Amino acid sequence: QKLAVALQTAIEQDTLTLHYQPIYSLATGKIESIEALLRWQSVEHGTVYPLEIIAVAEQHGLAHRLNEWVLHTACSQLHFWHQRGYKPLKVNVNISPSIFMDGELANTVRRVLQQTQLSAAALVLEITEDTSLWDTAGSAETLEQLRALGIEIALDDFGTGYSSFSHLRQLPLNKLKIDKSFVADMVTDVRALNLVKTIISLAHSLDMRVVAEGIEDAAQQDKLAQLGCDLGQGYWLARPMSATAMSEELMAKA
Ligand code: G
Ligand code: G
Ligand code: MN
Ligand code: NA
Repeated sequence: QKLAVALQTAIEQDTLTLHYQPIYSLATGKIESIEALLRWQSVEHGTVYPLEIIAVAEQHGLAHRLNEWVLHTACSQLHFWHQRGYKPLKVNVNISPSIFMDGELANTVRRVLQQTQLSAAALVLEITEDTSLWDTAGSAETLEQLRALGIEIALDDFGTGYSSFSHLRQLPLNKLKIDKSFVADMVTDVRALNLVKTIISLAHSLDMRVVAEGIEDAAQQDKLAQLGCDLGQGYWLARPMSATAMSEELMAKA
């Protein structure tokens, strides 16, 4: 309860922050996009982790405001970077299943793009393979509405959830993000490696691009590049960082 009050205040007073982790083209080494990750250093509660922030928000009716704060902050930061000349950089924003399911998301996204003047093509929404996602016919419709705005959709943590081939066939997705557990094991476990290869070829055969997350060493990066994985993200390449640190990284690398 106290945490919920503090969170509401933090949203209103803009004292939450986003950190940014670059997503690189594995072929060119250039930054193609940046994933926005929620951070909260509360004066009374110390560091509160994103999964807890989201849980508190959902339990106390703050999920919408939190989602809109994240979208607005990420999109206006990206618009600022675009104005600095870092085009065509994109931003990835995580969307929790409850927000994805409730039918308001396309309206919120449209409003935020208008307010922040960010071009729709620069926004990528990451959704997870939560079971509830697949239970309604509304999912495909929501995705169609979002795609009609001109934004992209990525399926996050792919391989750990519940999506089937039929979902991949029917849903309008632009990207698959290979879950970091496969990446972690691919150099030592041939079965993990073969799954990674299969996910890459599956995605490409459906005209989707593939992002590997959780790249933690050079061997993983090299192997993924060799397998034709399009994009990569992970501590080996860059850790999530503040907007200021990200600006410096962009100056050096974009
Ligand atoms: O940044 P970190 O690795 O600690 O994130 C932990 C989890 O929280 C990840 O599953 C990530 O997707 C999720 N997460 C981080 N930021 C956000 C956000 O702004 N919205 C939602 N829904 N999830 C987020
Ligand atoms: O669920 P999602 O994929 O959005 O989670 C992203 C989370 O992964 C973030 O919390 C981020 O801090 C974390 N992360 C980013 N790179 C790495 C990495 O190389 N290794 C590990 N273990 N976590 C990572
Ligand atoms: Mn993500
Ligand atoms: Na992920």
